[in-house]
Amino acid sequence: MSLQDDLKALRQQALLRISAAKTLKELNEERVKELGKKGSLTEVLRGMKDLSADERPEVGALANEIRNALTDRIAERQALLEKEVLDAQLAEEQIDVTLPGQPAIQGQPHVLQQIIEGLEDQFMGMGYQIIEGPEVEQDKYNFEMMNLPKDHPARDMQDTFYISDELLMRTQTSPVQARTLEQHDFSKGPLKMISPGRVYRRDTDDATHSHQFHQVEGLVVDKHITMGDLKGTLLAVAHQLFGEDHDIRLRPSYFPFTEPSVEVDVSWGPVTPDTKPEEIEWIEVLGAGMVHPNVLEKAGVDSSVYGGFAFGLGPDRFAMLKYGVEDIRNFYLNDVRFLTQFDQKG
Ligand code: FA5
Repeated sequence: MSLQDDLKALRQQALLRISAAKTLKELNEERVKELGKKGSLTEVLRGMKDLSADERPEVGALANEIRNALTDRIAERQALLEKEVLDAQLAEEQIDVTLPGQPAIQGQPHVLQQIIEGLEDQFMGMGYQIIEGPEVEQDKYNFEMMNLPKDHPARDMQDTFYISDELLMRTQTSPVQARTLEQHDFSKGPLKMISPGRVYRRDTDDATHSHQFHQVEGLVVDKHITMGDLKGTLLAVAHQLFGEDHDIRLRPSYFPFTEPSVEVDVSWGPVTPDTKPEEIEWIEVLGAGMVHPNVLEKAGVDSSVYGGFAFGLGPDRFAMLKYGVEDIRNFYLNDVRFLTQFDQKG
């Protein structure tokens, strides 16, 4: 058999084997076997040295043609096998876009935050500023400037977490009163502010007490502020939170930073002109009073010219009353089953 016949036979068999390769790996092995340095084509071409000079170009051209034919067939087969691999992968990873998705859980403000934001909206509508203060507070602002010098017995009313002799976790939002009074420029107008925030007390946790809870402080200082202004403001708060048909009642009380001081009750149910006084159930919700002259003086405000009222309410207790929650600790457990009941949209 001539070298040409060997080459033609090689072409035929190699083309068959290439077409029979079932995987890319098999195809690559075939490529090495046919066209590699030690491949069969190279092997056959070694015989060229025995050919005459006339025969060589012809055989050379045939060898080139075979190399090209095999290369083309390998490329074709490779494209086909790659497509098969891709198709299989696509079939396997197919996504059914018609399957119902997992609904995204939409969050909402915490119920206490909802109450606080409701109050903020209401007070902003009445021209108040919202001012925040630090939770780690100086004894000076939390107590001394609020007319509670060291060793004052009323300090026991608010059992305190001390950090050092002079630093503590604020027991009330009232220190923001002192901080704001100190800064306020009365030549520019009256002071009307509320201050919401977290406060801390060494109270033992129970159904109505938490060692960490919230307060919203209110303070108005101007000339000619009366107890009637305080009562009207608190009545508006009670109406906003509990409904227009609820009433409030002021009872004498004691706070070192107000004189006179009152405790404020809200009626549990609606009060109409026909409701008999003995039928009304009153619930205590906040402390308030007329700002003590000492508080004004300690902050550098002339108490012979200016006066005002202040109040401090507990949104936690408001929320308990509003929604009939029996245990304050529920607000702090972060159980979504409890919290989602207060969905604003619902
Ligand atoms: C005060 O803290 C005064 N600073 C309030 C005040 C401000 C009076 C301005 C006058 C003028 P009292 O300790 O009563 O007062 O607390 C105010 C409110 O915080 C209470 O009515 C109650 O709603 C809430 N509160 C008090 N202790 C707790 C507690 N441990 N857990 C939850 N809420 C509490």
